Order: sequence, then C-alpha cells, then structure tokens
Amino acid sequence: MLREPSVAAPIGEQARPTPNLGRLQADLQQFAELGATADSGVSRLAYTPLEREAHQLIARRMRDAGLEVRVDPFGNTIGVRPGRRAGTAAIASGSHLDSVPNGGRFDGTVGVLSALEVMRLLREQGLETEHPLWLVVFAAEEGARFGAPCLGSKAVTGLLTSDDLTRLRDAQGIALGEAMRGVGCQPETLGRERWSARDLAAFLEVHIEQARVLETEGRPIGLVDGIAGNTRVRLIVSGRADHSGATPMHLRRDALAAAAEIILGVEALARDPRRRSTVATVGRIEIEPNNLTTVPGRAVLSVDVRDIDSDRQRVTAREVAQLAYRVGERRAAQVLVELITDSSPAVLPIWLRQHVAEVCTELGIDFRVMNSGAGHDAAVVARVVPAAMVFIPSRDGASHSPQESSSLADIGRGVEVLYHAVLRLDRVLAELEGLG
Ligand code: HGY
Ligand code: MN
Ligand code: MN
Repeated sequence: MLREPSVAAPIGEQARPTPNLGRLQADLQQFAELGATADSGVSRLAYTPLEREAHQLIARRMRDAGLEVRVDPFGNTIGVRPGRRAGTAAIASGSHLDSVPNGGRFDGTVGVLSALEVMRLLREQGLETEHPLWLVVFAAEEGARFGAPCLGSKAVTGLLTSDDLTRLRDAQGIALGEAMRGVGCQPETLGRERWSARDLAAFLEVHIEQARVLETEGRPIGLVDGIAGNTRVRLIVSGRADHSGATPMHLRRDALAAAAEIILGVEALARDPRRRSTVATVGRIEIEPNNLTTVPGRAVLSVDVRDIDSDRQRVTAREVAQLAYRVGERRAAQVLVELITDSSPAVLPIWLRQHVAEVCTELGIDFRVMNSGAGHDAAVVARVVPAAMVFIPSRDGASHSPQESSSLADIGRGVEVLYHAVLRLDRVLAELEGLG
C-alpha cells in the first residue's frame, strides 16, 4: 500500500510562516555582545574561549528549539532534529560563529541564526520532516588566526592533516593543535570522524554576500555557483638592521622598502586585466625591529591570492613568489617563501541550486546566480556532500569590518528561502528514496 507522502506539499498549498524578525534581532544582538569591540565590531577568533562561548550560547538556543545537541572533537556544534525515518541521511544547514579581528556582526552569524529560525518555524508549524535535520555551527571558519580557513569543516571532511596541527601557528606562535586542546577540543582524534553522503544528503548555507552585487542590482537573493579558492603564502624578507642616521642610503638593505616594492607588485599582478577574477592582498605585515631609528632588518608579509579559476589562482601565487625573489636580489635582501595554505575553488552542484531557485520563483523572490569571492564552509563540505549557498545583500558591500550590516528584512527573506528549500529537498529526496 503506497504511503501518503508525509512531507510538506508544494509552497502554493502550504503555510508560509513569517520569520520572527524580533527574535532574530534579539539573537543577533546577543551574539554581537560576545567579543564586542569599541566600534561595534566583534573579535571572536578561532579556538578561543570567546568562540566557545558563542557555541555554548547557540547550543542553548538549539536545545530551546527542541534539538539534540552534540559538540564534535573539533569544536563543531551540531543540533539534530529527528526525522520520521531515522537512519536516512540528514539535510543540514548552518555556518560559523568565529570572526576576524574587529570583524562584522553578521558574517557567519546570519547563517547560523537563519538555520535556527527555520528549526523554530518548523516546530511552531508542527511540521515533521522525513529526514533528520542538522543545524551545524562550524568552528574556526576564518583564516585570520592560523592563516588557513574552514578548519572545523576541513576536520570532518578529511582535509585537515595532523601535520597542520603543528605547522599552523598564530601570531604568538601557538600551534593549532595546542589552541584546540586549550579550549577542550580533541585534535588527536583527527581522521576518526569523517562525514559522508551516508550522514548528510545536502548542506545549505545562508550567508551575507560581503560584496555589492545584490545591493547594486536591487536583488534580495544570490544563489552561489562557484566559490573562489585561496593560496596563501608567507614572504620572509631579511635585510640588515642599521642605524637610520649613520647608514648611507647606498649601503642599506632595507627589508621594509623591499616589502613595499613587493606589496605594490602583488597589487599590479592582480590588477592585470588578463586576470579577470583574480584578487591578491597583503593583509598582514610584521616588521623587525619596528623602531623609528633603525633601518628595518626583517619584514614578514602574509599574501592572500584568490580566484574562481584554479589555474589563475596558482599561477598568480607562483608569480608573487618570483616577484619577491627578484626584488630581494635587486636589494640584496634574502627572501624565503612559505606556503601557508592552498584550497581549490569549488563549483556547487547545479541540481541543488536549481531546487533553491525554484523555491525563490514559487515565493516570488527575485534572485541571481553568482560567484563568491569569499571562501565558505560550504566549499569544503561540497567536497563530500552536495552544498548550496544563499546570499543576502550586504549594505555597501562592507564586511570583515564593524561597518558590516544587512537588513532584518533581507535576513528574513533568507530564512524564508532556506525554510522552503529544506522542505522541498525533504520532499524530493523522499520521493527519490521511494519514501514518499
Ligand atoms: O575570508 C573569507 O573568505 C571568509 O570570510 N572566510
Ligand atoms: Mn563567513
Ligand atoms: Mn569571513
């Protein structure tokens, strides 16, 4: 006897619950207070007590919403809403709660709270899905502290190695593994837990766009096609520390002057019109001895090269190294190049994006397909299960700064799209699995 489809009907016939914007605003405010900075930004770095405090807060919110909560050995917090058919692969949604130093209050947090609001709405609607639903909060998505991004999602997808635990260090020289243990994680279990299509059928991430396209075009939703990859290198320029008054100009080996030439060279490489979607940034520089009356003897530059095209990404990174060596030779400075991290671009599966696109159409919400210049956990998760990303507009494209903001109305639209995408996916997968 054929079972009645136990999943929600197409949007036309089913309720369109209104996201509770007041609740979302209150939650955004509470997370904004964890690591709040003087100019209304947040600093919640990877594997610090503040990031863990944010995970403990979301765990409480998950339990309030009726989810069973667990924290895995890498600090990822996962809330589970059982489905009718235990044992089928789950539909997951979520994002991250760590930030860059003095970053924005929306990056990552919007995706986490959108997924939480969907769980609340399902509960208030009394809707039970066929598949289990996961709310996933990944640890350490930002590369700000250790140079390499998406450490929590890489840990569960087999892309983090035990070598990374000692090799990756922060500005104080603290190794990744040590920092993880310092906040109660168990990095030594790396490799034991690895997510696969048995666990997850799909992962959906709502995120702020962090650029200006949606706002410029007046579109409320972006559906992500490709996510840029990143190659990050450390350039160590060693000259000679000398007296800034007694040392004639022609005898100097000024490491900072060499670094300055390299920085402008990196910018010129990325600005080359033949590299359509390449971006390159020297976002961090350390100078020694950093004293007014000493010619700088050492400069360490961190370079972030990104592109949606993997060949261009790697060719540009190689040319950055060659440029640095040439400047070093000319200025009698020694140059060492260290690879910090290298992640390929990801193209998200069109079939999953198409389901989300049909949800937008049924909801009458305008959208556009677009690439993401920023990296995301969805790009990592996409290596093991199908992933989709839903962007909402960023005011003036501001992000990774206290000026980052998105309107509650736009956040609410992202919640609506996610809510109906989860239900549609639950229905489609159930029918495919012959459960419907
Ligand atoms: O840096 C990024 O691409 C992102 O914010 N993790
Ligand atoms: Mn983010
Ligand atoms: Mn970010």
